[in-house]
Amino acid sequence: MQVVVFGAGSLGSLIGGLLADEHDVTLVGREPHVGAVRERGLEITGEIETTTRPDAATTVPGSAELAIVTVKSYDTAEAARALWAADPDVVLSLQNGLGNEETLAGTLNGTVLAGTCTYGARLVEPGVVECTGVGTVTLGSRSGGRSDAAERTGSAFERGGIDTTVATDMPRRLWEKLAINAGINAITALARVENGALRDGPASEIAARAAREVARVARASGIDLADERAVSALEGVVETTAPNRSSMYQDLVAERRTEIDAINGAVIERASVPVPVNETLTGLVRAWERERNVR
Ligand code: KPL
Repeated sequence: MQVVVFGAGSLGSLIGGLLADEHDVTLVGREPHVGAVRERGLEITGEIETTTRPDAATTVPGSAELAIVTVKSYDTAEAARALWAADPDVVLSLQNGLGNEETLAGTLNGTVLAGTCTYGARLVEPGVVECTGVGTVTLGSRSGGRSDAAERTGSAFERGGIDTTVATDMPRRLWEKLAINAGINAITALARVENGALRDGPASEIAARAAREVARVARASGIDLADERAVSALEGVVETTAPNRSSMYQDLVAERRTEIDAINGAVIERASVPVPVNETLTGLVRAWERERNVR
């Protein structure tokens, strides 16, 4: 299958690198990373050790049957415009936050699928990605139900050695993932601690409250997500990613814009019930972004 990974940073490069043994993969990312991959291949270290050679590594996408979008949520509209000429049959969003699939579907003609991914990845240097946790991918129709495009994409991922579930309840799963990110990302970034610091103590209670607020907003939007399920999903990810720095913590250290708008900010936007913890976390991270001029 002809696959374009749009947003070949850490996670995109890892997924694209794993698929490259089986599929014709183009990594689309930034220099100097894509240049290093062109010259020496992509080196994967950590929990998976291999060097793969994607067919191409570039800054502009060519044509594709499947486009996997892994850019930051605030770059989704630009990704959709850049992928327009590639005209992919299927577009899979593996991104944080809510609303990415709608943004992609607003511009692209192909079938847009929703996905979540629990792999951990870190860009060590141009051309080298560390796998900090072997995970799984879950994907399916963005509105729920069966989808032939999702079945085909799931098989392509499985052939590439990625443990993949094709789900018929992606809307609920996206809200569950939102509860996890709303609980972990802003708190670990503001406190500058690894995810495992949320196992117990006061920070773990704040994280659980943020996740419960997300579950309440989800239910008010017609999604069946119980408080207990949101909190136990959060606790599970805190445990499995304990040594990792969340993506928002990495963004703060690198003085980059964060995904606060698509995570805790998206909860506030959709809330018809009070969400004071999400409001506080959003306010603090936005204040940091304004102060650093990255908003
Ligand atoms: O998705 C993540 C992120 O860091 O953005 C989690 C699940 C919190 C893992 O760190």
